[in-house]
Amino acid sequence: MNVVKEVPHETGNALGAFIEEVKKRNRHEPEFIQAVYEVSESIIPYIERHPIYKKKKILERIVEPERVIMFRVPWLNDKGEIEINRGYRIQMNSAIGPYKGGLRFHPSVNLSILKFLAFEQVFKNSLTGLPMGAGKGGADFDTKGRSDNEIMKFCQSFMTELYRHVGHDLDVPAGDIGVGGKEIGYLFGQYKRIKNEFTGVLTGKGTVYGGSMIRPEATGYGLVYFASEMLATRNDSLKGKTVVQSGSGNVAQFTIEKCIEEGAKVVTISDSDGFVYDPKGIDREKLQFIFELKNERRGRISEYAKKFDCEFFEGERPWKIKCDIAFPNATQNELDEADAQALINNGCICVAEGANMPCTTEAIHAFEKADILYGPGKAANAGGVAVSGLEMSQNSLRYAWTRKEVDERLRTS
Ligand code: NDP
Ligand code: 2IT
Repeated sequence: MNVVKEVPHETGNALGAFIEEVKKRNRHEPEFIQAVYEVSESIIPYIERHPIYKKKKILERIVEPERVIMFRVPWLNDKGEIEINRGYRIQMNSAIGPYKGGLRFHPSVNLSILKFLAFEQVFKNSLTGLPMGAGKGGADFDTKGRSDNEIMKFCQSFMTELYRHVGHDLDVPAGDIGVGGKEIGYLFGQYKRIKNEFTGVLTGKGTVYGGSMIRPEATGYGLVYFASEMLATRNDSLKGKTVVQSGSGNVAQFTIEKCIEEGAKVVTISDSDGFVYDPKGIDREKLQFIFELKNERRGRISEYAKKFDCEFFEGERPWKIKCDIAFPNATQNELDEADAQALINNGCICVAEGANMPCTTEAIHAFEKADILYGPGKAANAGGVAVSGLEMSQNSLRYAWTRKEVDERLRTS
């Protein structure tokens, strides 16, 4: 799914003029323009009231990356053939700290997608209150169907170029779609080998070599903590609620784990092939199956439907299933206006984004109009990068905090 959305057309106002300029300078980058539109829509009225920001061209500066790096990634597959991918690192903004943000390995990766992600990261990272600038990177490499050996070869070649652009005080990448603990391990090993130094150049590392407790769990746990706080503003909680969520990767898995702990029932799980509806809810035993299926065997989510005798909806998204709370946890533009209307009509009271920009602009407007709770990804999924920031602190201290200490910081941040 690589849905491209046109932003609404505005004329005759400051927002319209600004977006036209951004479109002119960034032709063929629809996701980036969408992300800029959504931020501009809410901050241009403020800038109009405070001419200092206009005079200093803050918005014009913030939409231009400080640096864009694109590079060739040649590597040898298991058949001995040469494959070529394209690697990227967008160093978006270093105003408040070293560039910080994930790496995405997915065939859909292109400049537009990485620039939108790097742009969102600027606001997300500053919201954590930690001294982190913003970046994003990755490659159009498909990890699906690849052996461990192929993934290692690819990561080593990718880092053979990336190493000269990153560093613990310069730019600190982490994981995102297609990049988990295993890939971070291969990338870290290659960096260490080339530079001959052991520093916290990546976050999401294994705990035996400098990783933080709770980093794998942080985005999903943080999302559920954030949703709990949203519900508390309406004197409500997660207990007894029915949850619909998408994806079955890192964010989805730990969202489900925390929902179970909080007494909510998660009834859907998906991947790019479709979704499974489990009306009885995903319990700890079923979650264990998902961990093994997705993290060890790298299988398809339809296997869950077979194993636990549930319905699998091929090629569909889960938003038509009745729920109280929805967590889009897979990818950008996976929830459109019609999906938003279906959720609202079915009585959904809260939507919080685990993924980056999963709801289209029209879907967000529909949630706002219906006055249901809506948590944008820049805030709702910031737990992941917040714990990455804590991993950087621990690496600088050459010290490791306990699971309880990190979780407490995540919960209260
Ligand atoms: P994973 O690679 O672990 O999982 C991604 C999940 O989303 C998989 O189930 C995958 O299905 C599905 N998916 C990916 N691309 C598509 C697509 N184009 N269409 C349909 N389904 C798709 O990634 P994460 O869980 O880490 O990331 C999920 C989202 O959360 C992303 O938007 C990411 O940017 C965001 N995020 C991640 C953070 C982190 O710390 N990891 C932090 C903050 C946000 P399949 O296996 O079939 O591809
Ligand atoms: O989108 C994100 O915030 C991430 N993929 C995590 C970034 C990080 O540096 O931990």
